[in-house]
Amino acid sequence: MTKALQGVRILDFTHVQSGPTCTQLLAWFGADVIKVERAKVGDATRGQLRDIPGVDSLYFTMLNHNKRSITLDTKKRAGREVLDRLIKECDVLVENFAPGALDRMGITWEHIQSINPRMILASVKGFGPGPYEDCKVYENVAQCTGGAASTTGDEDGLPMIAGAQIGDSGTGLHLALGIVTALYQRTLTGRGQKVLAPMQDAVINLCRVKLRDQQRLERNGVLQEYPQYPDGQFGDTVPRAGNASGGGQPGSILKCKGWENDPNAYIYFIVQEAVWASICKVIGEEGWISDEAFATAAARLLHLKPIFSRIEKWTMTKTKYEAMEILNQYDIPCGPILSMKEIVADESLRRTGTIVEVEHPTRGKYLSVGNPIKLSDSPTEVVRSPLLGEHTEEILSQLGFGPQEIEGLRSEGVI
Ligand code: CAO
Repeated sequence: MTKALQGVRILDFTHVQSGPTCTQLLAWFGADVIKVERAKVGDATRGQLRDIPGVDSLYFTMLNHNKRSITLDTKKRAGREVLDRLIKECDVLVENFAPGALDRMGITWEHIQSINPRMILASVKGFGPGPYEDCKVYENVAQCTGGAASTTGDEDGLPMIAGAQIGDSGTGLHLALGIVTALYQRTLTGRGQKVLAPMQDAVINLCRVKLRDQQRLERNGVLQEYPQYPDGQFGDTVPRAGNASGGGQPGSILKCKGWENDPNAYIYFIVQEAVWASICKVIGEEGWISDEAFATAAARLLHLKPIFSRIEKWTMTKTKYEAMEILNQYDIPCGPILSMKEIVADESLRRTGTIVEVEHPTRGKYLSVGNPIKLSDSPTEVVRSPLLGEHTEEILSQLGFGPQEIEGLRSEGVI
């Protein structure tokens, strides 16, 4: 069976997390991804957060599956020449260097176009054009500048960073979509183009509902589904909302049996309008079905705290899994708070390939997150990440370099 992106060649000049997540997805869809790394050094994450001395870290291996690795010093003249050959042969150059680094290497957009006008140049940067365009950025900076931190956390607590890597992996997803869209447009125009996914912009996109709420707050002075309503104060900007639902159906995290000793014995419970009567029956408050104070969604907004405390009295009598099973019988939307340990043990996630076990020559077996996007005609097979420079000779030979030329590059310290 062919793969969706079979035949697409990606010159992967990415490092750390945001860029590698993008090129890993493209590799999973079948693109040939050639990762360019500095000789002896490689992507910095190979050596970061190591759990086994001298072995590529999980940080690296989990972000670089299905790629080939070539070492190349692109600051040396001979290295630049090899890079130019790669630019000529590839369809997309993906990079997430600090602003200006590619230009300083001499790889300007004009240079790329002069040797391959069909090439797509895809970049992650911290910020788009503006006052911060020259700044280096990591995950948490993007969460802070994209509106995520100011709107996440307890209602009276500090701004909070989410565990989900929305700045890095979130931007990688945005960039991947930009790349396949540009590849599609190229089939019509024959031309490459630049694709830019700034991390701040990607986080703002993911915080779309908070910009919605900013405008609702400015118009009405309150946000009725937020925990500050009806008793607390609202200022002039969207406040942190704890675990309140971000949508039109109120929700909350509630304790379940065992919460005293298990930090994850909780369930997310959504008071969906359509199943209000069922919720009342399950918790034994049938009177609330017709009681004017609770009967309508608008009336309930005034009493969300007592409503959730009453539901919690019920959830505390069940484990999160028991509660989930009962609530699902009534189509009441809910979800247990799953720990990473529980996710790892989930057989159905193994079967779908979202959690995969991978064999690595120096690390042995490890677990990874596989491709979360499932294409029925392009299944993903997760292949271990490459060792540093594992494919240098193979790639150079494919580019037409003979054994002596390769030896020359090695002795000059280029590869
Ligand atoms: N051969 C020779 N030189 C190479 C090379 C190669 N194969 N690969 C990289 N380099 C050089 C670069 O040219 C650059 O040199 P100059 O500074 O002289 O131009 C240098 O290595 C360092 O690159 P960098 O500045 O991108 O790396 P850094 O570790 O200092 O910064 C980061 C890392 C992530 C902060 C920065 O790259 C960045 O802001 N990227 C854009 C935003 C981004 O993607 N952030 C997410 C990172 S994941 O949390």
